[in-house]
Amino acid sequence: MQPAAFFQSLWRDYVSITPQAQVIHDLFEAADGEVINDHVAFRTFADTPLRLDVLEPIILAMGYERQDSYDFKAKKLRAHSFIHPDPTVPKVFCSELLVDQLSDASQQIIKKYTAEIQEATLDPSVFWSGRHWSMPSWEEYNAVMAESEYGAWLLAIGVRCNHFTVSVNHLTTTSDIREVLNRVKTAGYAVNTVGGEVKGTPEALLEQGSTMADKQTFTFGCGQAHEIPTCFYEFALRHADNQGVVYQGFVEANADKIFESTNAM
Ligand code: OOG
Ligand code: NI
Repeated sequence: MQPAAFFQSLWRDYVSITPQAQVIHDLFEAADGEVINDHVAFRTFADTPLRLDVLEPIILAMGYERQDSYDFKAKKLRAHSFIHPDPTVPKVFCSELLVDQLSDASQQIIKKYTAEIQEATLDPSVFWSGRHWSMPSWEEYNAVMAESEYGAWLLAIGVRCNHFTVSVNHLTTTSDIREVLNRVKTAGYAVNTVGGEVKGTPEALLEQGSTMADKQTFTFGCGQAHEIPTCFYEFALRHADNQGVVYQGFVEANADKIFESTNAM
């Protein structure tokens, strides 16, 4: 599959549960012209038919290369990032929850649902086809939430794009990440303040910020309807190193805080 078609399908699925992203995108498009996407991110469960090692070949088949790997020990996650030889194609960040490090109770809930995943031939549509298991009960969602916000989010939302990222480098009216976040706040959207609104520094070569996730009402397995966080929108400003090369990687300490954009406020 060509990356352009991939990102088109991904965007359609993403804005269906993240309407804030379309509104914010359109605000920047009106002011700055075409909005360029720096990267997207996915989350998945380890030790399942949708584990990172199974998703990776689908990403590589679109021409990507593995860029780097990351460990988030406290959150019990690991991740890879992927970069495409065509610099206009967004990077991909894909993490997985190390389910076997959770309590037996959380593992039992998660495994009850991930056992429903069909081991069909995997293709890129796996990233926009929604949850590959049924909706958990509200009780189960909260039980997992007490131990892993990521786990609960993933159980309810599924393996689908959790954010697109505006490339601040490509905006025409500003190159200031604070100014970008201020515009987002002025438009009425909350931004993630974990560790400060701006994660990272020019010296670390990557400054990032994000909205707090949109919210949508879901009917849980028990029949109860509840409003829960869905997905968020990110903004990234990349800096050049001493050789003048613009950094294309991710920064683990920044990512650790970006994950918290799906926390309930
Ligand atoms: C991904 C968080 C990491 C970044 O830009 O560092 C990330 C997630 O929330 O799943 O996107
Ligand atoms: Ni990101």
